Amino acid sequence: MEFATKLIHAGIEPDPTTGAVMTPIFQTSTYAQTSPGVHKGYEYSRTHNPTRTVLQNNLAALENGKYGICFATGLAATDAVMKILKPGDEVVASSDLYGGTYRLFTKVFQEFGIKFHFVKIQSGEDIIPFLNSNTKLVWVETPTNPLLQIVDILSLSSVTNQKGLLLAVDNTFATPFLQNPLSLGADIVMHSLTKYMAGHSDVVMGALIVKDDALHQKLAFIQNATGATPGPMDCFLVLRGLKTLHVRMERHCQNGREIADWLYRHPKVGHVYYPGLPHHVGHALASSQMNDFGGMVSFTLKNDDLAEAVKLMENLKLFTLAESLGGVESLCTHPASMTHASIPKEEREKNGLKDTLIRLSVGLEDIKDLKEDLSQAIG
Ligand code: P1T
Repeated sequence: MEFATKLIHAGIEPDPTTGAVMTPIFQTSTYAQTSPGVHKGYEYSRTHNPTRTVLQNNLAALENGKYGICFATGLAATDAVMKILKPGDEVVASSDLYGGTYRLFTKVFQEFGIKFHFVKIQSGEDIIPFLNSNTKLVWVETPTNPLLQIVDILSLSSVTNQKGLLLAVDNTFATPFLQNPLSLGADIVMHSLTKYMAGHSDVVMGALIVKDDALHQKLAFIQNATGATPGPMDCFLVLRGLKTLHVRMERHCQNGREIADWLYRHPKVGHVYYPGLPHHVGHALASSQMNDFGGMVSFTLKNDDLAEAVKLMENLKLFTLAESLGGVESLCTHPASMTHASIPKEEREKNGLKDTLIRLSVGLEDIKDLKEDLSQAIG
């Protein structure tokens, strides 16, 4: 089945009791049993819920996996992966990461005895110096948040597979419309469904997608045992959003490319971070690994002046200054004070994340209006 068809049909059948074409919202916490332990596969909604089951099966198909496992938020999905580790285990993670992921690793799991190495990862050879007998997991985003760096998933998985390590890829910025990490050898795909997947800035949710039966068993056990599961209404909203993912992503990519080109040519703009621009160091890799370059664009001003960058963000009218990304509306974020404030300044700067960086989630508005807004804000 082709991707567009999967979005609308994979794992989704009309409701057998009524014929309802849209998956019903099974707003129930529990299910009747005819005799103790005799039921229709559903006992309690933390463990299983029919609306969530449909979403999980749809996500598994979209990522060319076998199992989807949904969580209340993206961070709860990441948290579940970390819970398969034990004290003394080590993780190699990309140094450019969503600030909340960095905070979860360093402020929660480091306290439980897991060691993290934050490394600039572009390909498999970058992780080799950090591997030892305690290493269990490699965690990357690609494109990364917020510097839009590209990681070679195939090259990374050739190392992790050879060494018997798990490779987890946060596919939030790309979505399965642009790349399928499991098909490139990764073991776990993680999504903040809050973003492009749901697509309308009206729900917070996360998911893991895997192929391996044993890994699925471990993660589904954690999903139920620790209980950070999403409600059926939110699962319905994500299912509804997913039906148009391909159409939305096409326009996100088109608008993203036009904004990146326009910023690149603007005399007051300094560096533009967008993998679709030929000068981007990951451009060739992104061209082969991804179907397009996405709708996220970061940039600095030529004078690198923080007060001017702040003024620009205050001046924007159509781009809303807010955390998050991937919705139909354009957003602007100041990573240093917002999404990445939980990473110490010294650490941020070591990784190339300047206080003056501005991040745009380019939405689906008319490109002319978006350019006009940026133009008046830059002044
Ligand atoms: O917000 P939540 O659904 O818990 O997802 C966390 C998360 C995980 N991975 C990536 C790449 C993310 O960007 C996020 C959340 N990011 C933002 C809120 C943001 O504005 O960057």
